[in-house]
Amino acid sequence: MKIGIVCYPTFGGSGVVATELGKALAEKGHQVHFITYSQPVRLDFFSENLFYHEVAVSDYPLFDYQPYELVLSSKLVDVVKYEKLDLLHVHYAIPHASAAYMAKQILASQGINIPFITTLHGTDITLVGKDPSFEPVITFAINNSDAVTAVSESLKNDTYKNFPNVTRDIHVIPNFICLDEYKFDNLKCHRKMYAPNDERILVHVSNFRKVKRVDDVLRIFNTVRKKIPSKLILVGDGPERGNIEKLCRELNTCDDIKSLGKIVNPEQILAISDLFILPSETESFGLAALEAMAARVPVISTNSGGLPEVNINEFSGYLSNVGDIEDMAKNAIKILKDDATLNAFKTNAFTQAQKFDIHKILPLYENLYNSLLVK
Ligand code: GMT
Repeated sequence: MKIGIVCYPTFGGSGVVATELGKALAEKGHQVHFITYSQPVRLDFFSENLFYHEVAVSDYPLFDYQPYELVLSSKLVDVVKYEKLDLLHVHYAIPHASAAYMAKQILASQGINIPFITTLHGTDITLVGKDPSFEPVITFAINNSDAVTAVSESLKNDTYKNFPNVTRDIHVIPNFICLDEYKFDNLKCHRKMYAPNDERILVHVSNFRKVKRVDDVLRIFNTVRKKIPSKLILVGDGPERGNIEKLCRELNTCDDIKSLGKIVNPEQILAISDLFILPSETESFGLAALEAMAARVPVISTNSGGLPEVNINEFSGYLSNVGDIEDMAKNAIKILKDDATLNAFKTNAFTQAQKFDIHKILPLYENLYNSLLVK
């Protein structure tokens, strides 16, 4: 198959999922064309089956806002026509689904029929997309996609709740993980760099937006370290960074916290960690939690959105209500208190991650693609 993938090329989960999906499809022999405004951060290798087409927006002085959606639609028309694509798969509804719809109509007027699949990822439905100014366009684009997928049951339900005029069937295809990328040697030696006295290592990875409640991570850590010698590693960057630095000084925890900023492949850091903290306000899936579990790291998370579909309470970690930092700290201590308990949770976390192995999830997308092509 010749597949066009549209995504955000940045560190966000939707871009990561789209890129990993494209890489896996290419490895299986499909030809995959990424169409976006810069090279996706995880597109770290090229194969004869992988292609990248840049959407270049011109900087004309008349435009206070660049018309990205229009340029994307034009690029899609061009790539579909000249690369002879079979289908388009767009990740994140805004503005990718409506751009794909526009491209589809233009191509239809030239006698070319191309189906497009929209995958909903989360904030396009639960945060940004909820803004009423987007509602008619998102509803229309979802209803006119040839197929729609959501990354969790929770996100599927949120879509019907937030967009009452959506009438399409939504297929749930969960996010996935490539477990082969989680095999490491020399862990002990790397651990020493962050925990010289064999302290426990807690870790948090996110884009430091308000929705991630990174301040809760610091408060949970502050309680844990009073009971159990520990260190905290923060991976990622974003708008909350300044507030977090301030809070770390207020709590007098800076000496035990290491901020590493954005890291393209955080697997190595996860692999030396003991506990992942994800206290998000909402999370349609929580890919970061799955990545942690693939590295055998149990998860302390909230029970919001799709997190209970990923992190299983009392098995791969614990779930708490949003903002209940006392409960999250108590659960963290339960897991970290002795090696036997920690090792049992580590094994369970990996067992849970195996359910989302890419080899199980990839065929679900391929079947969906095939069902559209036989129509
Ligand atoms: O988490 C973010 O803010 C980034 C966002 C994105 O669109 O890249 O992530 C969303 O999609 C991920 C991949 O499907 C999910 O794992 C995240 O849970 C989801 N984020 C939220 O729902 C807040």
